[in-house]
Amino acid sequence: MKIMILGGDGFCGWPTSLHLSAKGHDILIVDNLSRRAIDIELEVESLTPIRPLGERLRAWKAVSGKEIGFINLDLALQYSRLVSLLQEFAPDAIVHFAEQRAAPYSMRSPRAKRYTVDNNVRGTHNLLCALVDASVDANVVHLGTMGVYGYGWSGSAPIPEGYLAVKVPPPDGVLVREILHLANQGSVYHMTKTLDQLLFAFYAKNDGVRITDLHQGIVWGTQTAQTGMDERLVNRFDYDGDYGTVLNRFLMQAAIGHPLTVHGTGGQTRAFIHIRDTVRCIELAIDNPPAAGERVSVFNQTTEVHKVLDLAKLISTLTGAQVVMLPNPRREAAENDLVVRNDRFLALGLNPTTLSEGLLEEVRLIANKYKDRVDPSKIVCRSVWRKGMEVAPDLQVEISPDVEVAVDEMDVANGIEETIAATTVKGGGTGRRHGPGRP
Ligand code: NAD
Ligand code: USQ
Repeated sequence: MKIMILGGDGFCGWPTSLHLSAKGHDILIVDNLSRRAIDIELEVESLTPIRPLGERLRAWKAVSGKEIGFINLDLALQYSRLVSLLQEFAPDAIVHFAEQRAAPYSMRSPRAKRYTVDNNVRGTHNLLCALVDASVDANVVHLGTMGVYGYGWSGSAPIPEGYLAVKVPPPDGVLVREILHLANQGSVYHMTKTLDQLLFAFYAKNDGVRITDLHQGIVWGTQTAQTGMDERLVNRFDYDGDYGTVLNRFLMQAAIGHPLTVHGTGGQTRAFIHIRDTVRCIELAIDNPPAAGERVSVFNQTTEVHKVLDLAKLISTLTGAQVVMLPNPRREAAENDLVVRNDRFLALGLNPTTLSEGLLEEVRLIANKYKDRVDPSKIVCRSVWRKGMEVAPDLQVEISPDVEVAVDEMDVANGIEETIAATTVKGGGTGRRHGPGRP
């Protein structure tokens, strides 16, 4: 297939491009390199030394013999070029990763809020409009987020894959309808993903555009089979307070002897997926598109559910790191239930990478290896959800020179088994429920 990867230089897009290229597809990356520009704005770099995109592509050719194309284009601003590109390349499938994806960054200033909405919503609408304009019938696979459903709204009821069955009371009885699950967004970033959903629903209905929306959980891990083949192919690893996500941050913090930064009570429960499963899910979605005229096909792209404090305790047990409870810079529930249906990918043959398989490798091969690149002043989260909210001071100003995280494989296996036993609910998807009476 000819596949266009929008946002193919990013954390999920780069390994996906390599995975699909390795499978023999003809890949064209479209990216405006805005994520690299934001690193400069925030004065922080990926923990892993990512190479310029040109060098990455030359290294891939040297290692695999396969060529990947690249076009530097802004999806939100360069509409006419996008239409021409779609006509020239005539993709069979398009994977759309090209959005500003950090919730804290989207809340840090009025400028960042407006940029996130303008970039994400305009970009998605430009893509849909351009496909119709160019008469290109490509299968679109978009990366959405579990955050469109919100956290805690449905209590212990499993979150369905996209659509919710509801009873509507007309005067003469009851109608049963399946509607798009209501939006319950927790940040400006998450709001843009809920707006994307409405754009997709309209273009699927009106123009027969074939669309799959993947509501992905928090991605952890770094390397895939392809990015691990050569140092120059290494994937990005964000650790800073805006872009770093919780599990990867805890691993990096343990490696440099920094306390693990739990927000509030740590009772926030979230869904997770390893980057190796992300690339596999996208391949499965490309191979299983909806038919033209069908409603948007929605998958919950997540494999495990964990409470933030449990993850911190697990990593503390494995590495000896301290855990600190910091003021929460976000407005989020102190605790929430989360049970997620993920039957569709499992039915298509997804075989998830669990914490027990990936965690050890992540600590050894990434966090320990690159810890000297950490700037400790970038670790504490400082973007607040409302003006005046309290933030923690820096907890550490230098990397402790003597920290060598020694992880014992038996401890890893036992610790992870216990965490998984506490957080996996059999038969109702993957999830975590609180006992009765808890908020
Ligand atoms: P990322 O920021 O690393 O990558 C996004 C890429 O898109 C970057 O290379 C950036 O330069 C590019 N881009 C952004 N705006 C663009 C524009 N207007 N035109 C062209 N290129 C543009 O993000 P990621 O972590 O790889 O996430 C990819 C997608 O997956 C995002 O849409 C995100 O919302 C979603 N997602 C990510 C996670 C996660 O944990 N990383 C979880 C769930 C969903
Ligand atoms: N958290 C801490 N300590 C930290 C960092 C985070 O306790 O040092 C907490 C946060 O307060 C939050 C939870 O961990 O409760 C998750 O935060 P995160 O930054 O790991 O994830 P989030 O902001 O939700 O965003 C990430 C990606 C986003 C994606 C989303 C999927 O950046 O692109 O859409 O995960 S989901 O969370 O399922 O909506």
